[in-house]
Amino acid sequence: MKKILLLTIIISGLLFQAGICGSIEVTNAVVLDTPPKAKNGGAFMEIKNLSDKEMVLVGAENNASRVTELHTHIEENGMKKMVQIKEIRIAPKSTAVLKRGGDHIMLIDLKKPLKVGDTVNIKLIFANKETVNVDNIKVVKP
Ligand SMILES: [Cu+2]
Repeated sequence: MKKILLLTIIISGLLFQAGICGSIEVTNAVVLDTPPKAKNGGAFMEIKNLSDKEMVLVGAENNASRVTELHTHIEENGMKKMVQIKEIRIAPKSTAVLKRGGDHIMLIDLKKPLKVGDTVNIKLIFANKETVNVDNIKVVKP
């Protein structure tokens, strides 16, 4: 019995290190570097729902800007534009791909411009109150 408990602790420790926390696994997270006077930046990642329930991303926080919003792109009169969205739904056992031209996390009112070599921490907030910290996300060239 004791052995099983210990093994469980070790396994959960390993999972935690791999960035798997509860129902969600985040991979390929990047933040784009911004021009010197930019006020806003974008973050992209793949958010995998490991659980058998729908997970709904309802918000995020970050340490590089004062406001964090969920955004997507829509096409209006042949023009692509960004709009804020309330949530990003992730079906059981599937992955939401946040990418350029699609859904993304918007870092609004940057404390300073982001450049390659910087890192950003983002906390994802889900409707079921679960949160996932995605730390040390690298800032990369667009
Ligand atoms: Cu945006």
